Amino acid sequence: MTTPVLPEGGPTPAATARDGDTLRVAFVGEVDHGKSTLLGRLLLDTGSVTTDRLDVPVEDGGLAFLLDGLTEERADLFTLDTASAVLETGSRRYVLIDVPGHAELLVNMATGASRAEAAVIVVDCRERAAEQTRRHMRVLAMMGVTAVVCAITKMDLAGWAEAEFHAAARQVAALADEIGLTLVAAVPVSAMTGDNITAASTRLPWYAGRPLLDTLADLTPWGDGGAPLRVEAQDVVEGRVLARVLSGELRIGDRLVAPGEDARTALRIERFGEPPQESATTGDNIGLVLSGPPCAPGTLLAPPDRRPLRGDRWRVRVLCTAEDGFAEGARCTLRRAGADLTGRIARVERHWDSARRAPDATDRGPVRFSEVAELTVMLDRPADGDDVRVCAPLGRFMLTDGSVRILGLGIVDEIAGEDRR
Ligand SMILES: Nc1nc2c(ncn2[C@@H]2O[C@H](COP(=O)(O)OP(=O)(O)O)[C@@H](O)[C@H]2O)c(=O)[nH]1
Ligand SMILES: [Mg+2]
Repeated sequence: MTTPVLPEGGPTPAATARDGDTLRVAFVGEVDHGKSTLLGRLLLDTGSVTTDRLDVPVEDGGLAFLLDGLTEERADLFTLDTASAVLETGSRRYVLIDVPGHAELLVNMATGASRAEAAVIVVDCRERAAEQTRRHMRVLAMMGVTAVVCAITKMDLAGWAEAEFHAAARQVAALADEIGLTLVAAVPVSAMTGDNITAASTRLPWYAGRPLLDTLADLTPWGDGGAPLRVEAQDVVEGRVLARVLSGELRIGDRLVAPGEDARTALRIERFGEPPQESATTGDNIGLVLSGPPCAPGTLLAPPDRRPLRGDRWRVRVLCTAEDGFAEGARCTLRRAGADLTGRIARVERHWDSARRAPDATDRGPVRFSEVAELTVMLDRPADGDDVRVCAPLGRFMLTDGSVRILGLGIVDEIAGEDRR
């Protein structure tokens, strides 16, 4: 395994990749439980890809390699670690993200999860969920991905037995409950035969629910949970601010403030190649004409009555993805949508195995690979941010050592200290 480094040009801003009605769904679970095969089946049966793309026949397990083949053709930096494919149904577009299950691939898993807004937990009906699934579920919960569907798969190998399905589904439901995930549905499927994936199956007459694809429609991204308006100014061109709506909805006439500046009014909202818009929503990239003085690239704009928190003492949780870990006292950078915040790991409060619950005891020793750590980071200067539960896109970040080495993926729990609002 190699220590991950940032791709040139910076990381994918955590979880800001949503545009309009696109939902990014990570497929997680134990290795060999059938994630890749299920993904391949979804693509095939929705007509997203055709059978001539299969190098190996379906009956010989070829579906598991379908996505690998598609991904290799792309030069996109961000698909190198984690394979993904696009599926369109009705009004929604899904980006399906294949997440490897090995412990050593936790890095990829976390990167995939950090870009995902929802997840499908894939469980072999005969084997049930084990260590990896638990780990993946905890990482999802930590990254603010709370809506999940569980696919209980390989039902063909269990003689389509109702009892097998219920036993596995009950186990996952209990886990989800414990970890704090919302299990939207548990669906019995066979990815190999294609049963109950895009259409109801006659081999599962006892199952009263909907096929897997239909249940994905119930997955709501975190952005819809009443998150406050957050707009990131990225550049200014000819009086227009090129901006991204990180969360919430922006309307013409809305008042927006930046730290230490007077409020501005949104006068005009434009989208490339379209007439002026009345509003823009989470994930939209827009051209924005504002009243008042120009605003600097990197500025975070928010409504005057729902401003982000501000301070230099940040309480965060980080999933360590650096092979040789990190320790208290180290310099660090929090890279997140729109900003690189530099500082120091002032204190390791405690850390623990990511498959387990947080312990009560403090443990300030070095943080190891794949552990979750609670840290206090002292920033060099106060910065704006949000608690991940208030605004997931702004509450998630990538932790680096200040150069290109990634230490982990994190979320903001609390912002205090100097300049507190
Ligand atoms: N019989 C049967 N085999 C399956 C099913 N889904 C996956 N498999 C097989 O299980 C093995 C692991 O599948 P794969 O998709 O690679 O698992 P992953 O490691 O979770 O991505 C492969 O040999 C698949 O052909 C299924 O629904 N029924
Ligand atoms: Mg796989």
